[in-house]
Amino acid sequence: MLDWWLPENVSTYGQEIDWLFHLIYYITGVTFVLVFVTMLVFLVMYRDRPGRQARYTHGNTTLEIVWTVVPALILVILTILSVPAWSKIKMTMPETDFVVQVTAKQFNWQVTYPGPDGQFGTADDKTLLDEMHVPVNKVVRVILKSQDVIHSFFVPQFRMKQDAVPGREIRQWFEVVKPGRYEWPCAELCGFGHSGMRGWIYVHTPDEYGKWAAQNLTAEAAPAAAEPKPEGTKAETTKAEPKKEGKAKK
Ligand SMILES: [Cu+2]
Repeated sequence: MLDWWLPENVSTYGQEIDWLFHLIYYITGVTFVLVFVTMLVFLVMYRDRPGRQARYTHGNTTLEIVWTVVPALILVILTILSVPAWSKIKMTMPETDFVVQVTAKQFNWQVTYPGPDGQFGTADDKTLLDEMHVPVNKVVRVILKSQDVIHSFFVPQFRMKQDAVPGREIRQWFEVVKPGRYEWPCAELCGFGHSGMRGWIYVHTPDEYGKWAAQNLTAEAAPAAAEPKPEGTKAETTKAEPKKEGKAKK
């Protein structure tokens, strides 16, 4: 019912987040209305009138127990209801061969691909600034790090939000079901340039992704520092390199 209000969900686990969000929204919404209506009614009922005396009251024990126990119960029930989503999204890591490393810093997202050897920390790693490219319908594992302060990886359409904490490597995952270009802001006030800290995540069809990866992640697409390999068709890929969207860093 509130779907018009949230950004479009394109994540495999978004439904579970949205359902909880709506439930909590309705509970707090109803509580808000009840509290405000009661307050307004009491404001009118007990307004000052000529000859009216203030009455001292010790309160009502039953009422106090009820309004303490009911919210406590609601919180416990909400906790229990969110266990399935929490364990699916945060406690389990689906199998995948697609891993990227994201290192946040003031004020950029540095996205590192392991390169053809599949290993991080080797010479063929590719690092892009403020952009990530992934295929659609594929589990993407993100190894999230921070170089300086706390940042927060947030993609509203993916229903994914996770802090990047200095000194820690946090593993997260997402799987997107719709190709597109999604805004990727930092959701943790991280300093003066925080408001400008954002990137884009490009979700491609498998074909498109394959093309992009061939142009940007292969050894031939290595940044200028790497030795050029002008041979046959590979030379074309090298030539095409400056046009690529990725601002490849060394
Ligand atoms: Cu930040």
